[in-house]
Amino acid sequence: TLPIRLADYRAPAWRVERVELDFELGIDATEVAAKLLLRRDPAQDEPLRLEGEQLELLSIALDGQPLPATAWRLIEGGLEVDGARDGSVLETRVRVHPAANTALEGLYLSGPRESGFLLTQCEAQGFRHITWFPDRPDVQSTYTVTLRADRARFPVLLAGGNPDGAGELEGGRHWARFVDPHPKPSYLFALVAGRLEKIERDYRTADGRNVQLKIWAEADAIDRCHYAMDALERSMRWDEQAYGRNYDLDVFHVVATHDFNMGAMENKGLNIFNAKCLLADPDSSTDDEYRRVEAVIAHEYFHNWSGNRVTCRDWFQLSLKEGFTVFREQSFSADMNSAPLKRIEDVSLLRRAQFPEDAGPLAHPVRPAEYREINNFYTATVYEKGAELVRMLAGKLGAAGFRRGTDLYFARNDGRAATIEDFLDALGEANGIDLTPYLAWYGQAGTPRLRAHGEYDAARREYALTLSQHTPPGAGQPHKQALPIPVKLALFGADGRLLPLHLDGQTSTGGTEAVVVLDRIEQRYVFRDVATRPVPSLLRGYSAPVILECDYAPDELALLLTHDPDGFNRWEAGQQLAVRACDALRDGTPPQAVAAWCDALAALFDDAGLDADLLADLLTPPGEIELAERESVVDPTRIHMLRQQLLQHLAVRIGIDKLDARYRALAAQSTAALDAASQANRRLKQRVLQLLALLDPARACSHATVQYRHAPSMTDRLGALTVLARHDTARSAEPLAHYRAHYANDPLALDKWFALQAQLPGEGALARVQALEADPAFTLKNPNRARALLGTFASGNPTGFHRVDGAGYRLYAERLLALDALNPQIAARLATAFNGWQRLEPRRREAAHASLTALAAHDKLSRNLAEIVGNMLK
Ligand code: HT7
Ligand code: ZN
Repeated sequence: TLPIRLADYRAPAWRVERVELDFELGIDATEVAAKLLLRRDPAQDEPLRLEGEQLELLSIALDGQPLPATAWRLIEGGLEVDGARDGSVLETRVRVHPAANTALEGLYLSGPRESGFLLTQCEAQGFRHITWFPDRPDVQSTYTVTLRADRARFPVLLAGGNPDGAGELEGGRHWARFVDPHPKPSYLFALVAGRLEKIERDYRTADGRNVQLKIWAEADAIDRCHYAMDALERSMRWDEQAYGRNYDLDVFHVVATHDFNMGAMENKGLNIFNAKCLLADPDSSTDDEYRRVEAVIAHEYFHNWSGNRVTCRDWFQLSLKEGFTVFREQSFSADMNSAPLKRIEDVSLLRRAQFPEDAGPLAHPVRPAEYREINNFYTATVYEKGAELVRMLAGKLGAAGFRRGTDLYFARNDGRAATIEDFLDALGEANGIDLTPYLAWYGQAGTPRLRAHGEYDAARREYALTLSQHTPPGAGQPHKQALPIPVKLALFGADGRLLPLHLDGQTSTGGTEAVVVLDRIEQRYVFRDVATRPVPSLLRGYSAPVILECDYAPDELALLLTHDPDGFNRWEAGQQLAVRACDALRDGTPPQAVAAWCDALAALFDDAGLDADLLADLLTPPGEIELAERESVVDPTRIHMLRQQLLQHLAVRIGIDKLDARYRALAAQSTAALDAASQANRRLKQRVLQLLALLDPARACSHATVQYRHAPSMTDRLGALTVLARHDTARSAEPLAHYRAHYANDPLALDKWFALQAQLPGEGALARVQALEADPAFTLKNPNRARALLGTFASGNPTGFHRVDGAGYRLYAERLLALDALNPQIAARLATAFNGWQRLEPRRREAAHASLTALAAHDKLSRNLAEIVGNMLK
């Protein structure tokens, strides 16, 4: 297939003003009647063309007359119709097959055929699996949807919009109608039908609308929806206060399913969630999962404005809704929880997921210039880097200016399908600033390197900071341009105190923090009246998504790690120091950085004033993926060992007695409470237990055994099981079996059991994965299960997946092939675990190459998987 290009965008020649859909629902076969009121663009002379896939066409009529076979034809997956005029009404009737739909795109069945329910997934191009339609986001229509079904089998019938009547039909059937007054693109259409229970709550918006909030789940899960309901209410309030956005329908439905390709979907008025991102209770959810539920509920709700009321003109603009909505969700989570910890979490994710993507064969700009399969572009670059770009803009405008800008953006583009230019224009215009230089960030792939070099002139009491930037060539862009990079900075004296800043050319001098924007290749900034050689704290709060290269001495990083009041930069100094320490261990050079890192952390370990969760993060060096990113030739086993060695040094420096005493103290306070302090205690307790296990595995495993038995929460239970499984295989067998039996009927808890074991490092990893595949609960048909075992193995178990003999790659490639026949979206996403293979040391590289080449040679690959594997081999 040929790529689709942004440069080729044309406005639609035909629009659909109104859609009427009638569904005769059935598990094996559903009939869909569609009535489209067509509008023609008088400036274009194109025939009417509609998209459809896997549709059995039963009838077609135009303006009330059945169309003769000569008046329509199927061309390249499209339906071309003759004779349509502006105002014509096209009627089609098709049959689709929900139970046979394993791709989980369009209308499909969730769960067993006897008891499961029907639901839809239309983003990005699922609507064309339901009916013939101009399936593109710039075609916005009002929808009237009527559902008919057997009442006993499908007691609950839901679609987006407001309810508009319901009633009985002959033969035990019933119907329900929904009208959505807000014109929407087809990707936001949704329906749900089946046996579901609900919890509900009334909500009154700031502008006075009464809204019924309803969360739906199968009977065994409905009691686990209360946390999501609270989170939804918090999200709605927050959006009113932070962005002045109110909800705009009389009902808001949220539905949980165990069969879903992604986390959740923002269908207008009928959000559908992967159960993993909605259900939460203390017995089966970890603290991290609670925070994820809150974040995803917020994310999907916020889309109601950033995505639904203002949608995307085309899929190249995907980050317009996703980057902005991720940013909104991050700000919300920061307000609900701890802001610095949220920032640490977000930046860690960016480095772990987006940096490797941006540095390899899958690199693409936040606004790609072309694609073959749009589902492959729901990436960390579009989402996470996109959010960083919005954050830079928000930082540049300040809180009040950004709000002025978003108010104008929403007002001006309400009901429209907008572009990234529309976003920058509104933000800029509301503030009298030209933001077009930031557009370059959207069009250029690769992570910029920011070099910083400081020189102190004691005689003149001047500190000169030279900043320069460079983005490596790649992604078909041999020459990268200079980007505007906001650098928030401060200077510290040798005593760890902030120094007042007197920056040449800046009016607001005397404060202790400034932002400079580097918008050329190199720039020098001179600070006056600097009494002693300062230590710069750069990119505070991570003010731009770049890689900072600064030749700090270890003791300078230790000073920032100890004193920087910017929680993020404090952690960042620790991360940089840990990287230096790893380098020293790898190269056998003098271990000053190892000592500096361990000494600083040992002192912080004793600091009673430090937050438990910041301490837990400080005690965590960069992960193996991040460490691998810095190497030109990657040996995953070596990196794993170096990181373990580094942790060992830290554990020794703190000492067994202190670790043991801290563990006991934290364990004594253990409860199931969800407040911030209790969560922080659990987090720190786990870090401490892991460090203790490096020094005294027997003692750590004794603690873990007790902790597993008496765990009041899933966080404690899973933490204990992890330590046991890593340090004492024999002793872990019994609790692993106990967990397996205890949670036999809880799919989400079972996923954690699979994932925990898929992550265990070392030689036995592959055999373990194969044994787990033989567990009766394992299936490739459920995306959560496939991700839990195979995805976790490939992306979360570097030493297991990257076996020197290539057996990890071979097994994985075979499974991708099997998965591709069932669910191409999931196969393609999991295939990205091979990213970075070109930098592996020669034996592994050859083995990975062989597996990828074998995969590429298959003639029946989906477009999804073919694109990823093809790009990987480019
Ligand atoms: N907008 C959604 C993206 C999406 C999706 C969701 C579920 C299944 C398939 C999907 N394809 C794309 C999710 C979001 O960003 O909110
Ligand atoms: Zn989203």
